[in-house]
Amino acid sequence: MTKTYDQYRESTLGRADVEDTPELLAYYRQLEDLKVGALWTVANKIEPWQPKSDSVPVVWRYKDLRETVLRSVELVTPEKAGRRVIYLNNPGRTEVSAAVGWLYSGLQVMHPGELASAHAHSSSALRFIMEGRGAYTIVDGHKMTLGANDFVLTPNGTWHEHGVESDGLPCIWQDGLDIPLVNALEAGFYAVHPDLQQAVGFPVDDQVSLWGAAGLRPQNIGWNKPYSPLFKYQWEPTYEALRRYSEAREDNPFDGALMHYTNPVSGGHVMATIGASMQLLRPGFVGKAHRHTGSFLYQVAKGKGYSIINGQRLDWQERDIFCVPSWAWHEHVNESGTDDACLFCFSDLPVMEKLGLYREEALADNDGHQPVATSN
Ligand code: GTQ
Repeated sequence: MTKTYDQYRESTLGRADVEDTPELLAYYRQLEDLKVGALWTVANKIEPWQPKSDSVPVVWRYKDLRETVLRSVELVTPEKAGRRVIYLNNPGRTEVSAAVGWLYSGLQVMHPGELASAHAHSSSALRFIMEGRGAYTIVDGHKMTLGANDFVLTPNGTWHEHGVESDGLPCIWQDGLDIPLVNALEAGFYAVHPDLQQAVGFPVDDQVSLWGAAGLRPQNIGWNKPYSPLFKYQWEPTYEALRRYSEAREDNPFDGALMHYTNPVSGGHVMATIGASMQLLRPGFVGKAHRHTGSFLYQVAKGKGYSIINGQRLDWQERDIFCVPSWAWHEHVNESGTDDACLFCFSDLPVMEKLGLYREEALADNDGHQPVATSN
């Protein structure tokens, strides 16, 4: 087995350990004037032994948020607001408006007959539908109808807009975007569609008709874009696939039965910078603790339980959202003895993998479980 990073020496040996002297302090000021600096004054900070996330574990409970989110409908119109969204503001990441790490997320609310104007941006986006009826998203002329627990992509560069049919019900969905990452990379562009609304150019839900049959690929229809052509992943087949998987194999000790939403052409992640998964925790499942790089945002699609994240217990139920910051220990528990629990999750895993930065380790001590310091 390879040594874990914890097993390497963490000491001042081989690390910057220079004490300030009047002479050095004067020297540092001189360097500052020249717009340079001495590496040894920052080295331990910029090269920590292990990832040190500024994000804190948070659970956003739907019962606390729902009424307040709905109130925004009385206060602003989608036309004025651009998009009527209440975003998740991680206390450690307020400067970049991130929910965790370099990921943004928010709850968007729309009433029947409302729509937001078509736009495109460098950020990749996704939505996970929480409640309502009649919601739709149009991506590059492909219109998709949306129901609870459906997962929709609006990949970077695509024209997209959202609305709710006039005979529908008020809808709330979770948006997930890599806005903070794209901003950190200083690569963000934004455009409003010249006609404000785009024409629907294909039969409704056509991308699902073409690409949504498991194990089958349409002849004569090519796809060479760097994201999945299957823009919508519906709840029913996802849940069915998870149930079958959990019947066919034993649980993974950390995640139960977890499946990644995939690009049917490549078998890889759905988008270049954001990946997503759904996992099923069978009744009574008690997961072990592990940690890995990457930032993860979960929404409880079904069931009730809790997760322990860096020693903090966060209880959750359907529609609650919680985050696991990079390199944070985490373990999940389904508290029900009779019903399974399902966790939707999106993350920057594709970025970690592509850049060769993905690392993972299991908690070795205490039978693989964290001591619980606090509950929330
Ligand atoms: O609809 O693409 O919540 O651009 C924030 C920024 C949603 C969107 C958000 C966005 C979108």
